[in-house]
Amino acid sequence: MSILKELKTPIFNAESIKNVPVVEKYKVIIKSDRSSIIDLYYQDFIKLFQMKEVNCRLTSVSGWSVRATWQGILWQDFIEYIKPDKYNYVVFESYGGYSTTVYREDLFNPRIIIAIKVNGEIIEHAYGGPIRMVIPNLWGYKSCKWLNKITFTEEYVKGYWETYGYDDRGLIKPSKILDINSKKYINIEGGEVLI
Ligand SMILES: Nc1nc2c(c(=O)[nH]1)N[C@H]1C(S)=C(S)[C@@H](COP(=O)(O)O)O[C@H]1N2
Ligand SMILES: [Mo]
Repeated sequence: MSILKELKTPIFNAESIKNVPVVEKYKVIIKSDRSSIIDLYYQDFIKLFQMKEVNCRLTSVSGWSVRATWQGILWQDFIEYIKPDKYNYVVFESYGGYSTTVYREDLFNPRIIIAIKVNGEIIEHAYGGPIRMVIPNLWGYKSCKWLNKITFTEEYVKGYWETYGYDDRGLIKPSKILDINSKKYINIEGGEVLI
């Protein structure tokens, strides 16, 4: 069982996704505004990249934060491999139709990861497995679960929560949140939660 499940981390599923393809058929489409770049299957991620890990927090605007160690492909390693052309934003889309757009300037945090495992365990379906994003410096709605498409774009396109009025950039704001690990309320200052 993953640490997320053990800690009873809340599960968000705006699109009520029922299932995703089996790992053998699971792919992530990578494209730019004008052209497709490459389709990477689950196995390609394992073969092409060195698995690395980051310990960081996923923090939801709904008032909670969880610390875990995620294994997968660092966003910076991924970018080095893909070498996308000029872009200002990256759109992340899930198998269920959820989407969210991230500003290029917010994608330089070294702890951003395309996650395949958490604390060495596979990520359960409910928590976005087999592949999900973790962007610790932004509110959780920017960390797309069941990742299916990554688009490098020049124009901002609103994603699922952004069309409901959630902030386009998604920077974490000062607030009081429940720390899922310690079960205590903590005051956060804004920006990536480092406590
Ligand atoms: N595909 C998809 N990704 C998603 C969501 C969603 O509803 N669908 N919810 C987001 C929100 S609001 C948060 S806080 C995190 C929560 O991750 P968790 O459900 O694994 O706790 O996932 C984000 N990624
Ligand atoms: Mo959230």
